[in-house]
Amino acid sequence: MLRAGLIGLPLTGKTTLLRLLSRQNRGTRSTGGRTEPQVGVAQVPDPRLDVLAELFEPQRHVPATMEVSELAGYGGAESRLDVSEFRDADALLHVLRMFRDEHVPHTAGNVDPVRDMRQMEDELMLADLAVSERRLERIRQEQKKGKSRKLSEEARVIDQCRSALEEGRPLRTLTLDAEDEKHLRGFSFLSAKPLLVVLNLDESDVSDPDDAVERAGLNEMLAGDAIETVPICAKIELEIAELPAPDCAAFLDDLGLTDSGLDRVIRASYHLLGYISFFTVGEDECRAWSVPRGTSAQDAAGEIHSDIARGFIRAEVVPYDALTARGGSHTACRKNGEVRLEGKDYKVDDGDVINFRFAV
Ligand SMILES: Nc1nc2c(ncn2[C@@H]2O[C@H](COP(=O)(O)OP(=O)(O)OP(=O)(O)O)[C@@H](O)[C@H]2O)c(=O)[nH]1
Ligand SMILES: [Mg+2]
Repeated sequence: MLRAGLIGLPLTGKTTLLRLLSRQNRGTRSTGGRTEPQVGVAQVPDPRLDVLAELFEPQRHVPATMEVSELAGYGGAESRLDVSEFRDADALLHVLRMFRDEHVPHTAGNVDPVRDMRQMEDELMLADLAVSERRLERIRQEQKKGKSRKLSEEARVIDQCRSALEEGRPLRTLTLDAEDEKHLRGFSFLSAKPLLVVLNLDESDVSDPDDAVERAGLNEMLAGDAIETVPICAKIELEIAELPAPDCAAFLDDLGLTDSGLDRVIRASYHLLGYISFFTVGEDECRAWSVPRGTSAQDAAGEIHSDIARGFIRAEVVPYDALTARGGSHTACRKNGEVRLEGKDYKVDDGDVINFRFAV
């Protein structure tokens, strides 16, 4: 499951976005107040799962999910981000305020997305700088006891990170080879994580979201590989999302929006992280699962249950298109040679419908 951490200055719309994303699941945990973390689970919209559910008529169908948490205790300029809270996050979602509303005070007095974007980037880099300096110091201590090639390699890579940070370059902009990247695993550098910038638009801009980046002068800051941008108006979208489904579609249509903010945020996250979905089907349950592109069949099995990964024998794979073209009949697919038997190293493809054979 994809895990994302919500960051942003106070009163930018983080909780509003969290509520929008986790709306179908009323299970948002909140203890209220700014010092408690809030966790929401968003269902990943995938029309393919609905088609499979129609074919198999299972007792339940379960979409893939994405977990979003708003971090505790971040009160803007005076406090620092707590790195440990982010350790598990696959990506960060930065909610950047574009809406103007005199009833919602801005900590800096006025709305200025470029300034706020820079401030949040600085926060991430400062936190990383502290981590890298601590690690370099520890390496120096260890090297006093005895030098090793591994340690000096690590020191070299971390020093490279530190220089980038000192120059104000987030670590996600660094290109490291695979060997060097290994040294950085385990540090969970914040500025190295893929970043989705959610521009929380003013109500007056909701019908014209695409120019928002340009208008805000954010083009340059939001360029690059590990960064994506989604403009939405969280407040309006939440209001609309709380309407009955037919009204909801009509309202989105009125605003000239082809899909909901939920869809756009999730799609951008998937794209940013290179996630794909595979499916399991049956009479009791049809379910979508999300994994990073390139995941092996055995690791995909582990997403379902560690026992299935451990006792993995093989994966019976049929592409979604083939299975639906034959009305959901595995027998027909098998007759036509469309069901493949794959081993544990097979790289799962988007849309694979998989039956895992395993022994416990
Ligand atoms: N006008 C307008 N108000 C918004 C929008 N999004 C959020 N707000 C309002 O801004 C206020 C703060 O929203 P939250 O979602 O609680 O913001 P937050 O970032 O979680 O705030 P803290 O957790 O307290 O830092 C609320 O009154 C929201 O209704 C928007 O798009 N337009
Ligand atoms: Mg909040």
